[in-house]
Amino acid sequence: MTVHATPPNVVRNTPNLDCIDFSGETPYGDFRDDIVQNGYAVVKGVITQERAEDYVQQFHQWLEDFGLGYKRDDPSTIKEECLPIIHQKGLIQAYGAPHESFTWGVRSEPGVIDAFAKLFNTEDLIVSFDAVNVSFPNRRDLPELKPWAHQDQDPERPGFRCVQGLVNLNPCGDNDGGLVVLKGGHRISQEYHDTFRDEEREFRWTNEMYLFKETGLEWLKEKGYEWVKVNAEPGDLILWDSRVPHYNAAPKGDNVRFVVYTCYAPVSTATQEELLQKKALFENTKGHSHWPQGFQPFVEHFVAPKRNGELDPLNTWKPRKAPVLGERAYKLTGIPYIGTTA
Ligand SMILES: O=C(O)CCC(=O)C(=O)O
Ligand SMILES: [Fe+2]
Repeated sequence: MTVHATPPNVVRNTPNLDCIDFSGETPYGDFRDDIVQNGYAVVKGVITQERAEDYVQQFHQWLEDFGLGYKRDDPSTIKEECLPIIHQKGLIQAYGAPHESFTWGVRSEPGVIDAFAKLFNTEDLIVSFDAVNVSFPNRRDLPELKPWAHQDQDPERPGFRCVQGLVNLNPCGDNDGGLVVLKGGHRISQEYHDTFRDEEREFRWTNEMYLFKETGLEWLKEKGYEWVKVNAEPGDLILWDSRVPHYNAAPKGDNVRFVVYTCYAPVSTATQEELLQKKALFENTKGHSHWPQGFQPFVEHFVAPKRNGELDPLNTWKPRKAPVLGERAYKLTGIPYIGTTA
């Protein structure tokens, strides 16, 4: 087996999930049918439109409170000098974003947790301390975002092992920035990797991410698979099987993209060591990748934002407004399960 990342990010085998029957013989009558068929689903209205709008305003407030000049009603302030440093793909992993109050607010929404509880047939869940996404339209100061087709699961470890999610907060139509998926791509993932096993891969910070190349994309196209931009309304939850090739597209319309990534798993899929690591990350307001078990803390060297070549002093790795977690949300940290067998 070729090692494509440096330890400690070559990670363990997480268990295969058995909560969904992918044979198609079990009709669920809900979003799970879409996951079986297409590898992704839009779960409508897990948050009310009013609450989604409230989170949008909290995002704006957060951006304004950096004190760099951004003003939500002034498009001329949509530029790097007026904003925290935002990755070209819209990701914000630093600045304490994984533990900001609104990030936890979205993760703790009953409708979001309920969707995952239904998917996994359990209330005993943990959630990822992952990034948020802020993608402004018309950012001429960022390079053009090209499709970056990838899957977030180690090709050496096939099978259904992770469901990723995001809560969409602003309208997201054809012209708006958002998730683009290869519809049904989970079905061909194993055959794909059997075919491309010996193709040289690019270095990634983790072996849990695989970037497709033109050769592979052409092969998938010849097999009849097509890319679909996933549209959603404010308050919708988008779910996708991590085997599904995907990327995000930059906005072309007028709407800003505000998204919180929400990835949950049964706590039974995490080891006690992982829960202890999650506790340490939580207490130090540190983030980690989409894997809810938290075995991949963000590598700060890679994600520390730089402004004009210097580390941005506004990044303290702490949220500006600390979250207040209710009982159900606190369980999602995994901490209450330390020393138990849940
Ligand atoms: O922003 C998105 O829609 C997807 C980003 C992504 O690739 C991920 O969260 O794994
Ligand atoms: Fe991804």
